[in-house]
Amino acid sequence: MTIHDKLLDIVQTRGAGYLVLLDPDRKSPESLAAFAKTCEAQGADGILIGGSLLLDDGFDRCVEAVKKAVRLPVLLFPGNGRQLSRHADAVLFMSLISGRNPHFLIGEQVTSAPIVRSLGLEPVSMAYLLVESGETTAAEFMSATRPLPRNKPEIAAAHALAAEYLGMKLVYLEAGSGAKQSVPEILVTAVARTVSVPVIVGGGIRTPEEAAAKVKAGASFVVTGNALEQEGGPDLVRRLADAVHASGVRETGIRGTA
Ligand code: 1GP
Repeated sequence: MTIHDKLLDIVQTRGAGYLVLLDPDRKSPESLAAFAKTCEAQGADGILIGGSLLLDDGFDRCVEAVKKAVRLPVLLFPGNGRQLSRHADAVLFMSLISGRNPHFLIGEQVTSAPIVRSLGLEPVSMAYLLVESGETTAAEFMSATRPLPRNKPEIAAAHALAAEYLGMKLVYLEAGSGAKQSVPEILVTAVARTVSVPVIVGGGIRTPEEAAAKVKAGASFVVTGNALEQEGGPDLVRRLADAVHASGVRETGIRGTA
């Protein structure tokens, strides 16, 4: 089964999936691996690894340690083409389609594609849409792009539809890591109703209630990173996972009750 199939299977069987983002910067491989193990034990469905900017060279060692520690899918979520590792299961091969910076629309992808192939990584094509969140985020600054207006859901929906027509398999709605305001539910709903591919929502989600609201609005996956780094213990991971799973619509069409 490919990782893309596994993601679709999670949506079908669990209603929605909960993904934990690990930022490998300035962390030991051992501590990341231990945390990934905790996330697995507490109900997370997958691990993402990456960041807008890395300040040390430990990326590959971190991915290797995490992959060895868990059976969950480990997906690279690269801020640029240097965040690649043969130890992951797949790479979210993305284009920043909310922006008009050719470097992040196609430039990084051209230089990365041969490396992805030589590493034997499964590429899962993904549209990456930055959404305004109240202040400049690292992703916005590093990509030198303007995010989508948060009060114009139809603009986000048109971008997502274009992505689906271009063959992209996932749509990521991103408020930015540590965002003050997460992606508004009205925008999530507009996008989820427009496309048939899974919608992932991340950035600034800190509580189980917020995670549940994104799923109820139509998200197939919720991602959290910062909240767990700042205040997270096993208990918060469990509550976030439970909230996501309880709010999704399973294949039977029955909302979860967990
Ligand atoms: C960032 O969407 C992810 O790319 C997760 O954001 O760190 O704010 O949870 P947080």
